[in-house]
Amino acid sequence: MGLTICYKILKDHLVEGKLEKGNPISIRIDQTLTQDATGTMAYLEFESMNIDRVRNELAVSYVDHNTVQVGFENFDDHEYLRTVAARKGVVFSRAGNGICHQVQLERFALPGKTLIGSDSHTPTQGGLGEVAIGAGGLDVALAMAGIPFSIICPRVIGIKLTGHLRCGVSAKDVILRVLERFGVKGNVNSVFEYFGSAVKDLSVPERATICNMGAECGVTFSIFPSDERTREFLRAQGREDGFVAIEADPDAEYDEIFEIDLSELEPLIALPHSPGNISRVSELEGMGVNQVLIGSCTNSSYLDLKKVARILEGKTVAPTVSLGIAPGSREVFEMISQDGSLTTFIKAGARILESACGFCIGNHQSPGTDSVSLRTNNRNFEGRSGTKSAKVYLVSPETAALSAIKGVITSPLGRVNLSDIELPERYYVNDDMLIFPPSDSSAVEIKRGPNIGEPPKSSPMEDHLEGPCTIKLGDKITTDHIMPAGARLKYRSNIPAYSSYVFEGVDPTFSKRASELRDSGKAVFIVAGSSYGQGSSREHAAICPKYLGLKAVIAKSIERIHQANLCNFGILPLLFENEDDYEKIGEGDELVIEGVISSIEKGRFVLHDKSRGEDINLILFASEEQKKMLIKGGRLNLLKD
Ligand code: MIC
Ligand code: SF4
Repeated sequence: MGLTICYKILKDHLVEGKLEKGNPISIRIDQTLTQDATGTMAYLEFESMNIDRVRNELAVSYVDHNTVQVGFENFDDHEYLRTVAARKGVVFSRAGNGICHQVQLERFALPGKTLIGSDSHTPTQGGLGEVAIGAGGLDVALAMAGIPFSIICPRVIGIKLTGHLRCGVSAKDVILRVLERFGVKGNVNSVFEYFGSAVKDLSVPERATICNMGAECGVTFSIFPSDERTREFLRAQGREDGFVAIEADPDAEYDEIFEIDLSELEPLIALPHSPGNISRVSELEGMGVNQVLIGSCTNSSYLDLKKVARILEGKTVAPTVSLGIAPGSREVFEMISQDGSLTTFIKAGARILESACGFCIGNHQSPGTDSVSLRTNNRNFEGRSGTKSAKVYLVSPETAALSAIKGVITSPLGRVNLSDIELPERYYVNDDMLIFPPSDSSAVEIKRGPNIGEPPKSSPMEDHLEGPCTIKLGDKITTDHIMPAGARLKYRSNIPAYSSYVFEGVDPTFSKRASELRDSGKAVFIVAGSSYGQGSSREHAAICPKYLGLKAVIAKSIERIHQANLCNFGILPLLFENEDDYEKIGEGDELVIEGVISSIEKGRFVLHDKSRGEDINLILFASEEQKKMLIKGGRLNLLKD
């Protein structure tokens, strides 16, 4: 049987395990990326491994998330990242150079290679035919040390694209359609592989938009073939020598096929508060809008902004709307300034924002109370914008731009003609904001401000755990719920300070209650519904609760990256054998687990609910390697042996 693209690249990189769906495998990682919000911890962890220089082909450290710099903390973090990069052989992309995924696509991603990044949208690079996977910071640190990365060999969902996009319908609508079909849970250990006659019509930035939001479905990665369109993009970036053609064998079989006829697709919209709540833009037409924000790693390419400029040309933003535009990179910024699009934006009354994550992570541009915000990014979780009562809708740049002028949600279908806008023959390439490490870096001094802490330390797992169900949560708890970003982002390098905000928006008493339990020698337990830990890759969602005494998460299901982070930091990921047992535990119930170590070895646990006199069977969601980490109290402890 022929191979899919996914299996071809995995086969080339296989280090351990059998390439069969469902098997644990480990693969060699060629490239790594980090961003500042997860990067400080990742480099502290890397430093603790006492390795002189990174051992993978290419490691890049970006500063893009936390560039607001209120207080000294952010700048201290940037300085630490700049100097540790120079010392350890990592390329450093300075603040202002752009969003990691956009810059990586422009300057570094290569077809046929493997990449892991400490950011859940790392799969964006699948648009260039790269196997690109989001992971926790510690996994990225280990990949920089040359250690293979473990995944479950995925099932491959083939997404067949046929037909032609109509005027006003774009790549964003394709991925919103995929989200409508697959939702935001239940797609663990799968990948999306795109094929079909319409693939050749999609440029690399459009493919990247589609792969970017595969992350919202929870798939391990998404991938497109590497074809003439890929060569065209690499050539325009002056990187054609990195091109290799990769396509699936004609007789390759997919585990499932989902077909989208692009000719029938219409503009779609994700409703509050999940990227999986999909509706038609036409159904919401006429609804008043207060804010429109265009940018983020999903939709901030030069192509996207050229289309926005065409729609805004000669118009002014509606009086009731605040429009912000954030170009995805300095390259995009420079190109829109040279071709006059920037002038169009300014004339239209747009507020020009920094080339960074900014609004997408709730760093600024929080909407007003109860207001409607239309955005081109990928996540609209409740409160992520910084305003809990705001309603955030996710749309394409075309829908966003047209609605900004009209002041109400407006479908661009048939109302805009952008078909002549094409990829430039040559991008304006300027790598001056990338700092390449010196070949002899032994004398480089690493700067550490007072905000830079230490990687967390932990002791081996206890054999007897006893304590209350400290919080009981519902379904789809995101890592934004667990560890808020936005205004709290500046504490990412300071675990004790950041820990006081765990579950801040869900239950502000949690942190105090948990730390008191920890100090009195009790275990902290979290009970949750399905898809716990979806969204961001932030390992702080494991590290900070661990700091507060968390010993086990007991849930109906746990998402892939978060499960790995829990194991990496010695927290038990436990699943109900019978999902209905979720109902049997109440918040505050006294819970006991005896014989923890032998239960880890067996992979099965019995939880005794003392308050109700019930025994509940649980399954440990961990590989053999992860079981060893859990017994040792975390992966760093295991490495020290
Ligand atoms: C996000 O989009 O949620 C983030 C912020 O980029 C995160 C990373 C982080 O929390 O630092 C992600 O996607 O992994
Ligand atoms: Fe940045 Fe938003 Fe992309 Fe995350 S999703 S990397 S915060 S732009």
